[in-house]
Amino acid sequence: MRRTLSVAVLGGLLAVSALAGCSKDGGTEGGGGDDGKIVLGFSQVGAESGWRTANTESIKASAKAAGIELQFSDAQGKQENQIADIRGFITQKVDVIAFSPVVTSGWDAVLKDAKDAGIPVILTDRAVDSTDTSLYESFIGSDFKVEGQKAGEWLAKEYAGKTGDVNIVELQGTTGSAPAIDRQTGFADAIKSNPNLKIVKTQTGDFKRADGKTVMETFLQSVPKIDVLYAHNDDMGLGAIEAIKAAGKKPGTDIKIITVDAVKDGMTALAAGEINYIVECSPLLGDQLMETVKAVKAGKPVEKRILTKEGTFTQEEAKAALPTRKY
Ligand code: GYE
Repeated sequence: MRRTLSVAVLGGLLAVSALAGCSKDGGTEGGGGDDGKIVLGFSQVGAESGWRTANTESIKASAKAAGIELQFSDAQGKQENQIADIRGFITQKVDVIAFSPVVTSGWDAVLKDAKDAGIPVILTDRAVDSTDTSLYESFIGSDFKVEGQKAGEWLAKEYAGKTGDVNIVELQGTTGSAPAIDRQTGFADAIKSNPNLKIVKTQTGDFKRADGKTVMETFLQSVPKIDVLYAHNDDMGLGAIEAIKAAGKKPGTDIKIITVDAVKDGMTALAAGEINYIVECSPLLGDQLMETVKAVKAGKPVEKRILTKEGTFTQEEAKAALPTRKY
């Protein structure tokens, strides 16, 4: 699907009409919305995690329900693909562009192109570091720093009043992404008042289960005593659990595990006692995005920052929440 979009950028009109035939979800008209429908171009990060899958489903379902024609593109985790997607949407003259920026930096030029073309841009899920905030209308998503803080606060409480070093290993998300940067900072802030809590290793697992497993294997080989694993998402934590079991240790008991997201697989492991605490990050951004798209298209003012509401889960709370969990 996204290959077609890159071709559209290179190949001009011919490829644009090919794109109109194959990369949309709903609607029959091409870019420009001749039938009065709003056309939304959306560039997704990729399909790296359970969270991302749920987020993609939410966006597609909400677009359909809102009667918005969605041009959806999967950037396969690459910023260059997202930039090509956005340029394709500009060529195609969609009504609104939305995207979840894989990393924070390097967006100014393409955002400026969208602005010059008069196409409003909405950021979803992840932030950009552009200082010129007029380059986008709104940023809808979680506060990742608060998420990291919640993870650290739980740990600080767990070890309050106890003596002896606590060795923490950290599996970071995609290098340079907003959630990896902020979840690291928030966590470090929350544990710094207790000098016993030491982050002894920190490395990226790119938000992927397979990488979480291989990086945890190297942690287990190089750190004689690991007390705690803090993983920036459930998937990396779940990969790490496999490595911990293979090393003959009991996840959740021998090594305490904290993750972020609260997708079903993570919540299941939490309820089973293999994870100790999960900080929620909701992927269900579709409805808020479509509302914002409609408002922007109608020229109505929108909030520059739209925050997602979310909580935290202990093992008992996971057991109670699982039966009605949507993702
Ligand atoms: O936590 C992770 C995904 O940007 C909030 O990206 C999102 C993160 C989410 O891959 O699982």
